[in-house]
Amino acid sequence: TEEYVEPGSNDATTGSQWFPKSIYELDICAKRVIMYGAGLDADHPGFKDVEYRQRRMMFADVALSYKHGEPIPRIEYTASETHTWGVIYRKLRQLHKKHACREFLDNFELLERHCGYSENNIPQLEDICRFLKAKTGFRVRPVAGYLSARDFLAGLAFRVFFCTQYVRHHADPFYTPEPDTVHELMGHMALFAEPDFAQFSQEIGLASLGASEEDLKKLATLYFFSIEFGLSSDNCADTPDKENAGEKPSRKYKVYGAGLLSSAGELQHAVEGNATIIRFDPDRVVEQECLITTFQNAYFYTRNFEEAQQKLRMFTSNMKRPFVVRYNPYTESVEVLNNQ
Ligand code: NLE
Ligand code: FE2
Repeated sequence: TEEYVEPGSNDATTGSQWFPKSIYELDICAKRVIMYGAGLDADHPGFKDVEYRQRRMMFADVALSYKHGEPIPRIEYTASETHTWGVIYRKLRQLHKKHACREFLDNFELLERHCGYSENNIPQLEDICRFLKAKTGFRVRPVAGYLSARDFLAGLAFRVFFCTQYVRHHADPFYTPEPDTVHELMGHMALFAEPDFAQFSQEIGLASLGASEEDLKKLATLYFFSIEFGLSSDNCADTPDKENAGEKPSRKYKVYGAGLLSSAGELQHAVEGNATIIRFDPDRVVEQECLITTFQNAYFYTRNFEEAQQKLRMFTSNMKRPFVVRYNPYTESVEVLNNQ
């Protein structure tokens, strides 16, 4: 599985776009990074910072030479990176206690207990990977930066999450347009330890394999407004704020989306301001534009993960592919059944 496959290549077995059939072929997806290191956008806070750019190149090297099955290299984070992490950690943990959903909070405590999560330490992907593997079969692997939605979602089909290892630039700790390790570790990891959520994530991934461009875009948007920016309405006190002053839960929505749970700025905007919050209905969600460099115009909620799962299944069952994929957990590969 060494070769490089050009994005958009045709797939001999299905006639659709090429997609990985085995967990080892994710090595191919991982190499097709859209931007990293030297490719930072001009408005990125790290753009003019030579030291930061060099550091990013080092992380890119680690990710690009990684192969499935290897232990994930441990990073020695600098004092400045650990400081940035600590500032965010303290702020987010307070906000999480108020706004994060129960499943997130429970699993986050496990990460603190078992994976070296604390305000003075940036956890190592290898430790998290082992923990998740035992809990839900999920794995993480390092990635150098943004992948295409197609490559990124393909990982989820195999219960693999592509995870950046670098730290955001210190100039802007509470919002970054790019994924970074703070986003992954503070936002995503806890819920991949939750079986229902892991299943939901994998099903988006499986639906994406060999999907048409149009369907892929819809799946990426559903991913975005659930796993990245989703809210839930279960376990929320519906009473006016005054009666719930202090630390008690008082809002109408809980947050499970990682893009919110890793950004103090956007989290407060979404649940403490007057953001637009709409019921998660896939036909409506796919019309919404995903914004990459600013806060979202709207957020979507379901009661819980079960509702999100049911709605996703209903939606994907209407998508047409000229073949069926079936995940085989023993071989960690997908079987493709042609169904003319
Ligand atoms: N805006 C998020 C944050 O600041 O943590 C990162 C989003 C990555 C998709
Ligand atoms: Fe993310």
